[in-house]
Amino acid sequence: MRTFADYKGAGDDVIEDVSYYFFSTETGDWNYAEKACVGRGGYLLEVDTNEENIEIEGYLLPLTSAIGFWIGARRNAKTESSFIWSHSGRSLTFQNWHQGEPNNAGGNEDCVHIFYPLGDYMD
Ligand SMILES: [Ca+2]
Repeated sequence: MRTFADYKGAGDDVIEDVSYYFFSTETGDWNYAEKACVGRGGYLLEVDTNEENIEIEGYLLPLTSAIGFWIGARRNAKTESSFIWSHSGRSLTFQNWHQGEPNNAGGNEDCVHIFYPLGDYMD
């Protein structure tokens, strides 16, 4: 899975609500992706609205070789039944699960990726 970082701009104190998205060609597991994003000064993508998800889908479409990108959602270790954004610790206010997801296949799907090209989420 590739990494998908959500960078907050250096000018956040001047320009609020500006995000910079970075699509990495690196592959690795979710923990690797999170570290790679933090190492670049960002964090794994957190999506707040359908409008933002539609914007992300627009960025995914030209990436024809991609199959999915890790995003910042992961299963809440306390409840095991819900998901939170790892960077902010917030609950997911917007969710775009693929049909039948999240299904925790094999009891081993704690992390979430965004599915190319639909912009759907899968655990
Ligand atoms: Ca799944």
